[in-house]
Amino acid sequence: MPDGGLWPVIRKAYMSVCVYLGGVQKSRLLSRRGKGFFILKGEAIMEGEKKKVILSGIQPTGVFTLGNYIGAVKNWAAMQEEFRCAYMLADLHAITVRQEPKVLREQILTCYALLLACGLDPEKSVIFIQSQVPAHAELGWMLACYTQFGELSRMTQFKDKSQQHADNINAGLFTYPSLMAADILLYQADLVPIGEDQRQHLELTRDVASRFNGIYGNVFKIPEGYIAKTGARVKSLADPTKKMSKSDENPNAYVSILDKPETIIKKFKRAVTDSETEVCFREGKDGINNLMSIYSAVTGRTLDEITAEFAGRGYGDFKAAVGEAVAEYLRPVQEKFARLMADKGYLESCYRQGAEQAQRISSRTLEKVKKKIGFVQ
Ligand code: AQP
Repeated sequence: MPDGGLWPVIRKAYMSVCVYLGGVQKSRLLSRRGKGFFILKGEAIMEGEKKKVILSGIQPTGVFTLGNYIGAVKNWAAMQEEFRCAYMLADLHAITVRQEPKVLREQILTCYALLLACGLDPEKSVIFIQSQVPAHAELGWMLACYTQFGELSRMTQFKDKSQQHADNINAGLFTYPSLMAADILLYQADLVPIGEDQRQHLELTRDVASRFNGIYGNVFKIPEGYIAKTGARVKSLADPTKKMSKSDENPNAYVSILDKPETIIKKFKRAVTDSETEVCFREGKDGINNLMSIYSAVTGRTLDEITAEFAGRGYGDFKAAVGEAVAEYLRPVQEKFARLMADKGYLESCYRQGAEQAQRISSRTLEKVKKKIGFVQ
């Protein structure tokens, strides 16, 4: 198109219409701010001031284990009805341990699809990849400047991980609780679902937020811990005194939620138990206690019912039953995962939308923080 004659006039008129429409869209969003929190395609997906805000995340350090599913992600799916939820794939946290770039990239996509396969719904919650929302790294740095060396030194997870990765005790491993505080505080979360091992991090988040508020006024909501009604702590199948972990070097120690049914059954058959024969929940029977908790979580049966079911039958029968029940329990998740992975376009549209929503929400807090600190905006 030649740049002359009527063309500049048409282009100017077109631009004016775009600016006007952009303004209309923006004012629609702004008018909803006080009311709705998460905004999807111009609509608030969860309106109502009474619903509390929840933030949680999981690292894409491997395919989720049965522990991640029963102990966390399954509960997150249930919480979507009761709360306004933001869920993230914590890839910035994942690099405190060295990751292979190609593997990490694949794992992030796999884990994002798994979140959806486990029941997280992008129409109900904000589901995003942490590194795609720059506010996290920005506020993480700022909060590191309000976190004391002594506080970070006391974190048991730092002590554990620096023992596990003695060749790579990096500064990120040390300061990640400040990033975690940023993750939570950016969304003004009321509640954070936590396991026992994360209590210390939440306490630090609360301390840092109170410290900041004490200096600058009421900037951050002080979050509370939320202990889900269900969700046992699943233990390693190889060492039932340790939690089941997706980055365990021994693949027989964990059940991945994408393991084939025959693999799952085999892993349970090999699970470490004890030298007795009675299936009952008792102190000192860590292996059997773990298997009973898993069986209870996937079948809904009580521990007494399980004891009665396997009375006089020995461990072999019991382990086979747990393996079969878990395989059946994971089947729908695996089927949904396969459907999602076959539609990469849809997955991409979900994580891009999630990042946009997360950026919009978090930037409101970030702007406030920058202003309070005294940065020029
Ligand atoms: N064994 C478990 N039983 C119950 N809940 C569990 N969670 C993890 N393991 C169990 C919960 O899963 C959520 C996400 O965990 P994460 O990936 O952020 O980190 P993590 O707790 O360190 O989990 P992993 O599987 O052990 O990861 P790696 O091996 O990478 O360190 C959290 O809510 C956690 O409580």
